[in-house]
Amino acid sequence: MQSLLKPLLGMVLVAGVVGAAQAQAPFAKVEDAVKYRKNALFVMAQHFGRLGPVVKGERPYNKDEVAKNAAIAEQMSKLPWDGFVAGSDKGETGAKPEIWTDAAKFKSAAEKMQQEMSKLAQAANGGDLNAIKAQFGETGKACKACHDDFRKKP
Ligand code: ASC
Repeated sequence: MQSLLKPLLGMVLVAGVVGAAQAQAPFAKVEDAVKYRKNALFVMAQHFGRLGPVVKGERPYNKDEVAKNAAIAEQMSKLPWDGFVAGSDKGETGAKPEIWTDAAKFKSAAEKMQQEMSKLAQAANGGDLNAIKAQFGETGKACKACHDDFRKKP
């Protein structure tokens, strides 16, 4: 029994170490982390984008609709960042290596966007269309700034 237990224990330990290296907490695998951040950004862009025609005057202003879209965009803005796990600059991603080599700058750009998105949700709750317009512009600038530095050109 003793002679069988030792190699078994060794195998379990090795499996544990290998598993830990592949898992990218809180994700099961790197591909899941990439999907997660892309999908969160996609949903955010959908709801942020729905405000575009309203602030441009192409669609009538409806306070509840704008507040709902802005609130969803704000919630989504908090999610993508966990997905930028180490080693996830490969494959189906437009993420630039600078996200990891200039991590402090990326973090500050990500935080700036979240702050602007929160201000947008606040303005949307306030119901002043001019304030919403102005903050929509500021938020878009924060999206663009991060893309300019950290997203590969299509
Ligand atoms: C959007 C969207 C972006 C940003 C960016 C702002 O609606 O999908 O990525 O705004 O274009 O400059």
